[in-house]
Amino acid sequence: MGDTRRKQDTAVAALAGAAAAILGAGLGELAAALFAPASSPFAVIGGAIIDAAPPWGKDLAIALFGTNDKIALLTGIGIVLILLAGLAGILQLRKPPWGLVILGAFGVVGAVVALTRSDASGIAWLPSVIAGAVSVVTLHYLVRMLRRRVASEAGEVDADADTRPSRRQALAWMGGATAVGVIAAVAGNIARGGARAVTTVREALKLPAPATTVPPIPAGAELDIPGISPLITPNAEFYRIDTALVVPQVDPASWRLRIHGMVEEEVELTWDELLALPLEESTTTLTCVSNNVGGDLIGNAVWLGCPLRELLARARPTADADMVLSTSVDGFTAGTPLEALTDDRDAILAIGMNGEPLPPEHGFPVRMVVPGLYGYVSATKWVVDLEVTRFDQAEGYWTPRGWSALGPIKLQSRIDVPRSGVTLPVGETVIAGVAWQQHVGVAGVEVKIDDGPWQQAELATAISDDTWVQWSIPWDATDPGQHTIRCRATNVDGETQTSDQAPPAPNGATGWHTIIANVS
Ligand SMILES: Nc1nc2c(c(=O)[nH]1)N[C@H]1C(S)=C(S)[C@@H](COP(=O)(O)O)O[C@H]1N2
Ligand SMILES: [Mo]
Repeated sequence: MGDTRRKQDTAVAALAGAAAAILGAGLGELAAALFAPASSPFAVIGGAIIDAAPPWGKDLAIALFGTNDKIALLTGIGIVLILLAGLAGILQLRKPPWGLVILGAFGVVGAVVALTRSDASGIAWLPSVIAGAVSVVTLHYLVRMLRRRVASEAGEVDADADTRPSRRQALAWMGGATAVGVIAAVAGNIARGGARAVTTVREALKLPAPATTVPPIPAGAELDIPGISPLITPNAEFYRIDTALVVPQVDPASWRLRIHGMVEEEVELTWDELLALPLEESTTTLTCVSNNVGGDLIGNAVWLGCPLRELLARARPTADADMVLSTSVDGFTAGTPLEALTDDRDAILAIGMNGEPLPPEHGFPVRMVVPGLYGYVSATKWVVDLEVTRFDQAEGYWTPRGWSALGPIKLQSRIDVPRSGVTLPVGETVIAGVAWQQHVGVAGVEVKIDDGPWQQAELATAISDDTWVQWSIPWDATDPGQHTIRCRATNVDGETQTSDQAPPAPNGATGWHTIIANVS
């Protein structure tokens, strides 16, 4: 009897810990939304975990959760927090004040981490301190309520019967605390997402007309095959990869780009100055180095922006410089060969994507786009700083984390239709997909079915060497059963995709995309 009661008390104390943490965390999120949007306790802890993750961590997260990796991380942090808070509740009942010490320590750790984040404001500590303080006070009162009840049931305290809270009453308080915490967190996120000033500014923006427009898409570039990747990827379907748990909010009115370092003349550019420059449209396919063979971390868009070549020419890099370290407002950096930004390719400071201002998650208001290089060494979103430097003096975010300093895009091809694993009826069908090696160009794609010969696919017209190209080949699927289909591309230099399978780290996956199709 006493033993069951003890167990029940332990369980209720654990719930008290969880309820206290949820109330604290919820109010912390709300405080962040109102006073320090970049410093949500969850986001700063998550950001620190991302930055500290080992080289394989990013790949594993993407492999397990795809572009939902951020939601997975936040959910994981939430679960760990609730479990630890449950323990704190039990400790507070059995060994006070250790439960309070643990929850308080969470608040302090959150505050310290928040202050070390590169986009921290002066009051970055506030949300975590609020979260910690609220959860400490809440746990103190909840456990005191419980302990009074525990003691009075044991007859140790001759308390007035009216002031003895029942377990039901204690649980009601915990439920209330949890509900308020959840509501505060939801309200905070709505406040941050919906009524964001920057979202409003973006929606009201009208992009200037380009001085140079892209020619219309060449006839025959877009194949009419259901299931093939559209030649231009709609913004809403464009893959998103970055280390930002909360999309940075950058107001164009206060945006500045500083070009400095090994230059004859420092340059500072405002949003209005950027818009007044002659802007050019260009179509460039972006690819992530983490893309697995056959993966979907690739997209093609019409970008609008100013050639970086011209901005750098104003700054006049010194002869010994060989790298530009671009920095995002949230501290992410990329190291790009100076040459890729000064040669004749369409390396731009982009403000528009497919006819709209950049979507917030794709770098609003300004990002870099550089044909031929993986995103991690070139495509800095929310960019605010360009430091002209040297590869032997500086390194981008991913380099010390196990990725190559240089990231030229490797030759690849992908089968879009049929989808791997589908069952097709016997008869004529089509195999089709895309191939790319930006800034080099694709000359051909071949397809191999089972042990048959490599057959030349028909290559659609490419928009340019900087974009992916569609391909297709008819297939008369006469033999019922399982079939293995592979593809490989050859680039304009005559090099054919290697069959050697390499993982994404350190500089891009290789191997032939292989799918299985069932015919019956
Ligand atoms: N600020 C910032 N910019 C960034 C990154 C990042 O983590 N932070 N990731 C880069 C990587 S790895 C890629 S592949 C591209 C992806 O751009 P997208 O999300 O617009 O597709 O952005 C690049 N720019
Ligand atoms: Mo990437």
